[in-house]
Amino acid sequence: AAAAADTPVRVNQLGYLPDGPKRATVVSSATAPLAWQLRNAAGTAVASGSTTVHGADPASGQATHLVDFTAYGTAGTGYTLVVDGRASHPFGISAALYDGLRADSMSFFYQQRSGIPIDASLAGAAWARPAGHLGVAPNKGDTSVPCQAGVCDYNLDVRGGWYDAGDQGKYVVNGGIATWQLVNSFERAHRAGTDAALGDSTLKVPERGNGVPDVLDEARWELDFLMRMQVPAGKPMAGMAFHKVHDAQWTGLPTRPELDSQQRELHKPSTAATLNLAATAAQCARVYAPYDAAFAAKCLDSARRAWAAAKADPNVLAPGTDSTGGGAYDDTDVSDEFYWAAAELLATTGEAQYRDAVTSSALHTAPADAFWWGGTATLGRITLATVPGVALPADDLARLRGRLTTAADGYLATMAGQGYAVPIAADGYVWGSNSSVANDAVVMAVAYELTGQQRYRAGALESLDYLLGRNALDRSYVTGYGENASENQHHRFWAHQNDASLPHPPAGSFAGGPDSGLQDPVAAEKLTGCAPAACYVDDIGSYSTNEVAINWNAPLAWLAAFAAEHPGG
Ligand code: 9MR
Repeated sequence: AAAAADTPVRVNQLGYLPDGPKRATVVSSATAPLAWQLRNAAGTAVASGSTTVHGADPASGQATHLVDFTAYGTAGTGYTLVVDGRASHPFGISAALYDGLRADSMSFFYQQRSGIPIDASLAGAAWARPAGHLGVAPNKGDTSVPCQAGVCDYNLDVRGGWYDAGDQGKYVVNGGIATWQLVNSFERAHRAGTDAALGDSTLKVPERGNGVPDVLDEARWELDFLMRMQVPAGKPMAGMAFHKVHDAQWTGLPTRPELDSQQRELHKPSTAATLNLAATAAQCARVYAPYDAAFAAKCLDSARRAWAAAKADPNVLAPGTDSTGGGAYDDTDVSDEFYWAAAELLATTGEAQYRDAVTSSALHTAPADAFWWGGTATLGRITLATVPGVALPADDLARLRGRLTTAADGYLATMAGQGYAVPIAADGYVWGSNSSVANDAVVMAVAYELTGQQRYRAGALESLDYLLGRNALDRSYVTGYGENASENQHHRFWAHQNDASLPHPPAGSFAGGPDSGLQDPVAAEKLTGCAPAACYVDDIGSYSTNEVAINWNAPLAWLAAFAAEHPGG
């Protein structure tokens, strides 16, 4: 589909919940308020008012006005907001607004599966493909993968899991946060009693109807892979996790997974990867126990061994130079990964050794900093603050909850200062900035769960507004959602822009978003001089602004489920 023309009237192009915040941003240098009209599909004005002059938006430099039509709550499709003779993209108002995105953003993970054929009946005919990386020629992996030279002298079966992103690497560090967010989404919904929509036979997974909620079936595909990455007993560094497995050299674009002819290799175990395994396997043991006790026990055993191995080898850092054929996912500070793993093990077992590791960490009393793949302490804080019955003193739990709501209030304050109500500041437009927005929104949603205060729900929903079109580029970053949505995300199989026989990304795929660093050749060529929030191009070559990734779709899926479950507060 050809992209629709940009409009200065920026809305969530999917729409708004009937009982939710409804705000828009208008780009205009007018110094006085402007009249606005909300029109229904027939073109009839159903609400009207005046804008508020907001002034320069710090992240885009654009002169902005704000429109607030929250009071209008009548469901319908094809609404437009008209200001100064210009109409927004059409949008809906519906309590079911996020139901489709909840399923599609989760389906991304099925589409990214390695080691299993992708079925047309689940994925759509255009996205069906044979299994990738099951040791069938020309693939050289992943059923028996050697290490890089000097790292180990045996092969390991590391089949399965999800491809990380537009590349076909599989990384334990990034797999950890993505898995945690899917499982946490279920854990949150289960507490709220709204988990039916993530349940058995509601999502696009082949394991439907097996008695296990579908979202947990999806996460298990990765958990099984993460556990396969653990160094076997009796080998050097037993219990640690290999950092990653990927091709010896970067593959060309496009490359279908089943046609990848590169040798796959295991890269040296790292403490960070080992703690990602410990954290997610401990979370697994807790959440899967009611559905599959044997699997939960296997997870707990893996988590305990990973924790012990990380304690024994606490400073094996993945090198930043290891970025040939795959990303480095390097991290020089693993104190947050220790905290996260200890928190998950404590929440699952209640044991003193893990409680002591939690309470002796400086991070236990520190502010709740923003989380991402390299900074995971707040994942542990969320678990400790929300899981019932965690064996910590009441004071500690109260402080953790307070730290999370303080962080959420900080995001709300940042949003209020900007023309587009986005929780990241003007200097926060880094590689994957859209995931920063989504992760901050998750913290606001957690604050809503902890306090019941509507301002936090509103902050989470308005963050979705930003991601779905209320932004400096008038762009929905989610494929298939919105009239002016991204469709050429960087991906080796969904590479229609380079090869018309291949599909575009399926609906629900989430672009990394503006990155002011201009860290790829296409961005460097096309985006010179961009304001931070405008450093994005919908071109398959721009991997630093337009890739997809499991750790980005995971918070989108988390938020879509949250929004779908809270249409009316
Ligand atoms: O998300 C990662 C980002 O924080 C880093 O700055 C960037 C460069 O190291 O790498 C990103 O992760 C990529 C990974 O290295 C390889 N697979 C694709 C990931 C998303 O672009």
